[in-house]
Amino acid sequence: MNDCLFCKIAAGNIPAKIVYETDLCCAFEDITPVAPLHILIIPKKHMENLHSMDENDSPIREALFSAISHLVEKNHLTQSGYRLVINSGDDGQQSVPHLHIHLIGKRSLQWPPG
Ligand code: DGP
Repeated sequence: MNDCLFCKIAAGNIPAKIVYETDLCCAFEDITPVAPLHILIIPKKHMENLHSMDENDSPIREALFSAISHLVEKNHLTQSGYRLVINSGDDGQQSVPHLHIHLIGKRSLQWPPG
């Protein structure tokens, strides 16, 4: 999608600190981190949310979960723990309409969210 911020980041047209990349997905540091570790994991293909995926997108789903596993291990989070968040739609306070998974860690997190 031409006008999508995260498509532009995935294409390298807007700078971001990329921490992981494959053909299907990439991950980069959030610009407004809420914890010492705050990474966004996105599919390179433009899709607004999980519901935009169809049966042909299974490899993307797998790629996103592989990215999560890789980043969790790379950042030594398996013992300490972490949180994954997908904000979706208006009630979910999704501010960027391109599917993204927040990986948040390296501090003790509160629950429930606001
Ligand atoms: P959400 O509220 O779930 O849609 O989260 C969007 C996140 O995207 C938010 O935590 C801030 C982050 N973000 C917004 N613009 C940029 C940007 O230009 N670069 C980076 N790295 N992150 C951004």
